[in-house]
Amino acid sequence: MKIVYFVTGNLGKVREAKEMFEKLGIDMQQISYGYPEIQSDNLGEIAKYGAKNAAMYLKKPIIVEDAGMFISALKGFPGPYSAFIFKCIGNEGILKLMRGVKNRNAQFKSVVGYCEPGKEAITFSGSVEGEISEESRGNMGFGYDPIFLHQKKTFAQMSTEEKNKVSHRCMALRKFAEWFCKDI
Ligand code: ITT
Repeated sequence: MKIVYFVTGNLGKVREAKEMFEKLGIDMQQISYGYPEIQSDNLGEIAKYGAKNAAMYLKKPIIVEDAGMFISALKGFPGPYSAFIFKCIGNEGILKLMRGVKNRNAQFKSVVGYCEPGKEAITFSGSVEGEISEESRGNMGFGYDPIFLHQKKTFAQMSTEEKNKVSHRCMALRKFAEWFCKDI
């Protein structure tokens, strides 16, 4: 069985990745190591730098994943700063910013970075379209899930399995898994 080491401190990401990798027969182990994240508008660059650094430090082939929510009416905010903005203003803060705004389109993007020690990182990306809801709904998932509507349900109203059928993260992880298993 192939093993993947997922370097992340986010247990929501771990739950989703485990559900998906298990179905594909890949053993996934979490490593909680706070790798450095560069400041950039580009999730791919953040994931590449993080993956290279984590592989070098941990001396293992690893994946990292960088994700963000991009709101059209706010010119892509909070985007690559999603984790920081979530900690500062949370979902209530985003709903306040969006009060009275008609265009509620938003997108989640994910980039998975894979790296082996001493090599260059490779990236795989995924995205999903949705809308910012008028109020918070559901209690599953994590982060912005309660305010991200996808086909009438927020991500927080979906089980991990349901979210994994459509999410940005699952799309990126699946592309990685196909590539990772191609020689088996
Ligand atoms: P690691 O870097 O340790 O993996 P993190 O939470 O800091 O964990 P990111 O830097 O990728 O991860 O931050 C992205 C933030 O965007 C995350 O903390 C959530 O607030 C939000 N986010 C990303 N994907 C999400 C999802 O599927 N559902 C809800 N919120 C999400």
